Amino acid sequence: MQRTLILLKPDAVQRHLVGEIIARFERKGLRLVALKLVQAGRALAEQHYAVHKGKPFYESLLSFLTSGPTVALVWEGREAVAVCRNLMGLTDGAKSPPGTIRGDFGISVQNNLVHGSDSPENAALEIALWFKNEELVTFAHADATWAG
Ligand code: D4T
Repeated sequence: MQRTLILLKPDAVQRHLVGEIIARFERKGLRLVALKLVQAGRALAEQHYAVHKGKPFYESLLSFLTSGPTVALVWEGREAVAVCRNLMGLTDGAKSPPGTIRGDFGISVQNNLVHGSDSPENAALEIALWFKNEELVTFAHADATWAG
């Protein structure tokens, strides 16, 4: 079963949108594997966004991710990476369609509320970056045969 890392970035926490956003992933039928509130430091932010090092928005992005607490989650389910990316919408909130998280709650590119892994391979790397193995919990929902 596929897993993915989701971050509710500091703007989601500051704007009181944590419950609203988690509900969307939960109602979709994904299984929660891990959840915690993290104050990311520079080293964690650098590792998480290593792929963007050298880009014009890199420093600003690191400042943003370290500006306040982030909620980190791992979700599991069939096609979890794509399912979560579809729920999130496009990078730019202004271009993201209504019904998506970014389309419903933002118009910014940088302050776009959520991060989701973009491939199963990156999901594995990102989950290992944000969580210890013992923080990942495996269980079965009672209605798994209906919603799974
Ligand atoms: P993340 O990685 O946060 O899930 O976002 P996306 O996958 O949708 O977008 P991305 O990797 O291209 O960008 C990562 C992060 O950088 C911010 N950003 C992006 C920015 O501030 N200015 C920019 O010009 C771009 C392209 C937004 C998300």
